[in-house]
Amino acid sequence: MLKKVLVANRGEIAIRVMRACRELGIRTVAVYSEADRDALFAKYADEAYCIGAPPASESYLNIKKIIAAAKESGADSIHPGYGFLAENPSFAYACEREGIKFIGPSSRVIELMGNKIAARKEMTKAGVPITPGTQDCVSEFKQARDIAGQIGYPVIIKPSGGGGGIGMTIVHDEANLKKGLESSSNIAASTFGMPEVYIEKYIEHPRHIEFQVLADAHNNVIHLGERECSIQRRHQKLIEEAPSPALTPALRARMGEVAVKAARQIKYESAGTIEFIFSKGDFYFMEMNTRIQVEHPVTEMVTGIDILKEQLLIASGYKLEIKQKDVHMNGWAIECRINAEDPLNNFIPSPGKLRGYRSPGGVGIRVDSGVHTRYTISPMYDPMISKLVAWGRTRDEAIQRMRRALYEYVIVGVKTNIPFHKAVMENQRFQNGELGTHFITQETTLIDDMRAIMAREQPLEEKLSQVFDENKRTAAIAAAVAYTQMLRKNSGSTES
Ligand code: MV4
Repeated sequence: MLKKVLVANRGEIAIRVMRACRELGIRTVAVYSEADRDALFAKYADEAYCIGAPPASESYLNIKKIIAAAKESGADSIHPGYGFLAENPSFAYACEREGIKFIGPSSRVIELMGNKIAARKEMTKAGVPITPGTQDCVSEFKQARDIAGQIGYPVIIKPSGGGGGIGMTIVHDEANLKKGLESSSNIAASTFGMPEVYIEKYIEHPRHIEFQVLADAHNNVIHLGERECSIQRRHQKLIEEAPSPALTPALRARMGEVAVKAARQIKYESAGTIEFIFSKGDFYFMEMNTRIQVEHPVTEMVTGIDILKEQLLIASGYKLEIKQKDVHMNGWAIECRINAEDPLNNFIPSPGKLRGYRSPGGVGIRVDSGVHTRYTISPMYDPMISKLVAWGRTRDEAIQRMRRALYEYVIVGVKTNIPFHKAVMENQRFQNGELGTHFITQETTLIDDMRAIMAREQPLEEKLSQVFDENKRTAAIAAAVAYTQMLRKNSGSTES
């Protein structure tokens, strides 16, 4: 078993990793930037090292400093969380070279899946369905024109070097192909340092459905069913759920087998996610995420499996004890990402101090968070406040529970996207399970519904804001004390 894990991350995911470590009796090391000196995750750890200035490049992205902290603390392993260095093959390789166990797959696998053209080739070899399109990168217009002509418009041009939608261009006709090719290639070169792009048939209004897999070092690979992450805005997931309202047990079994096949093909080892787009009963491999994902809790809620614990056991070299036949999805789980952002101002980040904070609770509610009352959300990092997860026996129960929890949530001091989530939970199409990656832009009433909710809550907001106003509270306490003392004087009491 691993003895000491350094967590190369911050916030809620650092705490999530350390919680699993605690349950397994593994010691924990936090690394933090100067901006996170007082953060909860740094205090939760058994020991903590400051690794540099607030900009991530000086701290959470600084491979040398993190490796140095691992050596100084005597950590035998590093968990990268998500984001930052989680899918950086050079970081995994640096760990391998130093004899520190990287809690994730090998640097070879991270690199292979990071190259989207290479990933498509591997999946073709494994017999995993991919969208019609190119096998190799496309550099010349003529070549692109022939391919687009064959597969038919619309097509989507994607950078080979990166995922997550950056630099992708949708092209509806040949007239726009050259322009799209240049645009994607330029963005690819500047953001990923790789100008290579490839072309796929564009699937309109798909669903985003991903499968969680667990693979150990002893050839055992299982899947934990799917998550649907179709509610997203500008490639940012906002709401995820498990299972997907679109799948039948038969389809789940088929897609799950394909996900396992994909992981086997690359000799994957760790927890990972196979991302598909799904349209009209057909599904295609999109990319593989070689990290623990933000939305993993919905899978934990419906399967009862602690994914982080399994990941740590796999990294320790243990055999998976869970067999595929033991995995069952029980009920429904929904996750809302609660962000400090202004929903009335294009969702721009709204960092600042949480003057008042009380998270919801009760039956079926889970809140993963790294904040507390009077915590200051830094403008340096992702403005996520928490992940609010609701479980129910049915999807309807999960939605009503989430709605109830959203109305319990008290956050004073920063703007949040809670009103947006309330509007989605109350949306008819959402309740019907009619999801898709274009849901937010298609539901044109959503923003107005949200405005109405906010207007209704305005008086309460003002009251709460006063309750948590520190200056006013101090004044109120001072006034109360002065008043009591005055009464005592008048009654001639000798007590003081
Ligand atoms: C697609 C697609 C449709 N057809 N590929 C976006 C992120 C990355 N994981 C894959 N993405 C997509 N790939 C094919 N062949 C639709 C998306 C997609 C999307 C694309 C452009 C703009 C917004 C989008 C939102 C969700 C999914």
